[in-house]
Amino acid sequence: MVQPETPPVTLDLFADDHPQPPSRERIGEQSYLLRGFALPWVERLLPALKHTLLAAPFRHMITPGGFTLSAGLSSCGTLGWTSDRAGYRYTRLDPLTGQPWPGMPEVFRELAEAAAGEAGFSGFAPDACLINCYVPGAKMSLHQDKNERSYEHPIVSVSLGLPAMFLFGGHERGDKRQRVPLLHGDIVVWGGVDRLRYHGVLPLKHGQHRQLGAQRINLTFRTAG
Ligand code: MD6
Ligand code: FE
Repeated sequence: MVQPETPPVTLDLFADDHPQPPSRERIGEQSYLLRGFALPWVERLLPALKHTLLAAPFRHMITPGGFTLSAGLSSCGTLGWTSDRAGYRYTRLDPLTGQPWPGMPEVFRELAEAAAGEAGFSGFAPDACLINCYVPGAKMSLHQDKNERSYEHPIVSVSLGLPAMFLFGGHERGDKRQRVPLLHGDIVVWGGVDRLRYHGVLPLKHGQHRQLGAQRINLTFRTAG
């Protein structure tokens, strides 16, 4: 008997999370939204993520001003990002465990390099990946990513799980912000003249994601050292 024809893999991969096929949208002079770019990687990303979080679990960090960040944070790679009363900085050891941060999984590295290349930044070699966990209500206030030693490399930000509204502003805090809805599998890359643009995430709405449940995970890749 003839087997029913299997549908093209793209239909299968993109049906649940994405109404549209992957695409690249320019959101700044050197900034791109890569819709659905991470979807073909998710099956490999999730086990690597789980493994990483066993070694360096999410924790709620305190800002120098004494506020608690509503997103849970962890890191992997040679350097990890930390915030406490003393300030924001990158460290080689995880302050929670006293151990080096878990190594960056190969699949993370590959995805980050591929996404950066797609946005015109070839040869991206991140040494830090911040892992953020947003539950409904959690947000990220408007900020610049400026704890890295040099700003010559881009930021690659991967969204997984529940959708979120990303705010992409300008070089001044008060500049007008674009609102960019980010879905599971979307990637935003900003670098070059856009590297220090303000950005943030509105409070996460309630929902359930098929693979990740009631949360959004964001991976941000940087060259920090
Ligand atoms: C996002 N995240 O979650 C954007 N920056 O889509 C960030 O901009 C960010 O989550 C610095 C530290 C953690 C973050
Ligand atoms: Fe950021």
